[in-house]
Amino acid sequence: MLNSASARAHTNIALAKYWGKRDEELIIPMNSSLSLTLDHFYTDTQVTFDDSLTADFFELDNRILPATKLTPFLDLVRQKAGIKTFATVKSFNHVPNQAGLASSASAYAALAAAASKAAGLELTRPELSRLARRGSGSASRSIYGGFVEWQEGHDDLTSVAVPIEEETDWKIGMLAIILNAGVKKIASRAGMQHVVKTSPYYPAWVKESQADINALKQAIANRDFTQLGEISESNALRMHALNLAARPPFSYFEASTIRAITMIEELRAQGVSCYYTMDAGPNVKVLCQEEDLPTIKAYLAPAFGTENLLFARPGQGVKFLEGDLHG
Ligand code: 2P0
Repeated sequence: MLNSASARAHTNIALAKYWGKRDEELIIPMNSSLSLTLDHFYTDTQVTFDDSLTADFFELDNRILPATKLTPFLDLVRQKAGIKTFATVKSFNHVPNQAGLASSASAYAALAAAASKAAGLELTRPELSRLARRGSGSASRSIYGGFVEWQEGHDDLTSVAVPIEEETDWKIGMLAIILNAGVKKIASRAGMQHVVKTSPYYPAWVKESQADINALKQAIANRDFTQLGEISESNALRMHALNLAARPPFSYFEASTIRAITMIEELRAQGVSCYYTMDAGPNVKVLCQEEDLPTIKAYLAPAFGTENLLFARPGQGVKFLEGDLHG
């Protein structure tokens, strides 16, 4: 058997964040989350099941890497398809690896689609979302385009992403300010686990998350950018407050993170509508409307460099690609 399939998935930025698991193995989150899929950053992946292989192989951007993390995920696919064949996984990451955007979201969404198709499964999008979730929680959201909600659910079947507005005509986007290209200090998996166990603010976080999601949905429906920005910013700060309140405490912020936040606040004081959000790293991502992008870039460029300002618009959900991948 030699069966191959390829898929492309885009990464996403969480406006109401996922930060903690109820079930570590199935990756069931403690709260629902809401994101915007981004057009500019994506992963292409080709999976080939090949009878002649004696192990799984993994190649990322033409470099051979250990397949240790992929094999348990491919085992899930093999189990569903009733096959034992090993696979070659070839990926090209178009998420700048220094961007501080979770490439695991696009990576596992593309892998779920390519691997399931190559194994002969014809999964629906909810099934793909559930499968991608098993690789990385945020990947469940990257199956869909536009605004997406990952509903926490309570088991493997019910914890799944659903589209809120797949193709949005809203001219908004995210400007990533690349502040530090280094590897993050604390992997998100370990960071969120520590916070669930030790942060006294955790119950309040879970409770407020649902209120944030409700308000974000309302903001999307009403095209209310101020509400969208205010809720997203506040949600991000609360996620980072969990880390500061953990025992022992930790933070992803660096001096440049605070500098960027201050500049966004200065822009806002000048009447420019823009809001910040940060994930498991020091980089700051600015939510803005396209019409304000030139002003925002002009203000930030002298401090951070034009080459460190990367803009993305709303992007599409996962799709299959024809033919072999060549990068
Ligand atoms: C999010 N993050 O909602 C949050 C906000 C980072 C901060 O999802 O353990 O790579 O593989 O399920 O999805 C990053 O964590 O974690 C993440 P796992 P994942 O986007």
